[in-house]
Amino acid sequence: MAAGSEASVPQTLAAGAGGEEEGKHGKPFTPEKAKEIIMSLQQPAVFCNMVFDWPARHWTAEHLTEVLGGKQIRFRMGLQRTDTAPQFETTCSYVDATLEEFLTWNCEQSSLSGPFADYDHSKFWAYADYKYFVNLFEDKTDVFQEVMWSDFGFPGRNGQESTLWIGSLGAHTPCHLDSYGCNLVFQVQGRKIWHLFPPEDTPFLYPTRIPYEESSVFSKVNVVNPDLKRFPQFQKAQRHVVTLSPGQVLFVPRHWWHYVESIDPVTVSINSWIELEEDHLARVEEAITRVLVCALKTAEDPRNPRAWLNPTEVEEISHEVNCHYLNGAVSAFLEHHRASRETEGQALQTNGKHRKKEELHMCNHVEVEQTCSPNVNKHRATKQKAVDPFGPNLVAVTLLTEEPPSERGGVVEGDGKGFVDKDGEGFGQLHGTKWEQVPSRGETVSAEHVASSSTAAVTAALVTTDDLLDCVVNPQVTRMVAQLLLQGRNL
Ligand SMILES: O=C(O)CCC(=O)C(=O)O
Repeated sequence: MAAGSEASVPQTLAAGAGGEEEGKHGKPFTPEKAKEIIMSLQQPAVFCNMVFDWPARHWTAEHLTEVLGGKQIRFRMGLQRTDTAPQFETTCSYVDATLEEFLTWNCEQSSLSGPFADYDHSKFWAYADYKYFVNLFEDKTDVFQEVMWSDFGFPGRNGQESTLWIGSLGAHTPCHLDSYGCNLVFQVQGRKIWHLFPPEDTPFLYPTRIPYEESSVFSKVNVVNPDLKRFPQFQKAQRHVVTLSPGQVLFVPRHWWHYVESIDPVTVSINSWIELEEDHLARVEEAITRVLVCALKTAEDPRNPRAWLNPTEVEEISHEVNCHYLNGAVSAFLEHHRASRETEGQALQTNGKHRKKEELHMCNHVEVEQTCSPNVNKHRATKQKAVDPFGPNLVAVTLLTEEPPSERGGVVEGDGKGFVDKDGEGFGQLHGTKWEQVPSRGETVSAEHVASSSTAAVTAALVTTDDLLDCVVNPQVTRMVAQLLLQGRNL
């Protein structure tokens, strides 16, 4: 594929074709090689021919209807229209229904009775999104084994650490980045279009924490129909687009922004967020955000958290509990660095080498960003340079530089839906709870750790409200906040 064009992902390649590292069952990459790619690659890419033997490849919505029996699932209902405001979860309505009722509404294009009766199929989409397997399949844990992330080098990782997404045509997730981990997404049924933007584009995406959801930073821009008068910098963003088809697995690197939309009548996908070293610091940042957002928004309007709190957030939002969480995250961060320092020290001793004492010191708060993270990135970038992993079974998602073709769907990307022309006019149109039930995304700081308010860790608080305020109202920080507040206002 030529660099600079949209990603085109072949769908019918013979298993193993072109793969130098062919693994068991004719897969193009061994688990070790796949993991090496995932841990080093800095751009999104699509793995092909890696999941053809997973039992979960048969998880169509019809199949899941049988597995789930009459279980009630919550569907997010959104409008098919596209205006320039993103459809955040706080602005959607919600329907509790079975998968069977969803399929009936979706197939018959209407429902005269039942939970979807108020939703005209031509005007609405429905999305059972972000459903943790552990909640969906509580009494059928056998199905966890049908998802086998071990093939990507993560032994033991299966449905237990995965989420399921079932949607109708047009169902979408607004543009956001995930604070933790990187992501593997298996497309099971139907196709989804992914619009991705690299982390360095963050200022052009106009990030916001309202609506508030732990671990999701939303963009104020509707990236498929942007208001360029309000968000002029968005024109500088580097849009990468790919259509993910059944059998393919998309790798989304850490902190890549993404907007995702179903472009077939029924879509099913499964994903798993893979924890990374950097998550320890991200958890501290997330906890600080939570304390501040919850405190200020509750002070503003103590009666109506639903206006700013994403419906996926079902955790306690009291200041006390949030401070416990912050302390848990800080302890975990410190503990992790202590442990790495010990390991590093042991490794040096074993090698009989000496190293300056300060080199072994844990990164302090300032150094964290200035030295630690870039080192991790430098390491990753070097690794990426050394190996070019692309080929027919690993297709890079590249920058969209050309006008998108007008036809919707197909193998080649850019279906014309929701892009903007140079004048900014649109043409065409286009997370269970994280702390409590899902250790993988808040692993080191479990809910028990956070919620058991009388534990020793909490009693001996490392960080008090005053400590936090001291940092947040530090003149350097308030200067930056003032600049951000004033930016984009008509002065
Ligand atoms: O499939 C979707 O609608 C969104 C998926 C997503 O945001 C994710 O996997 O991080």
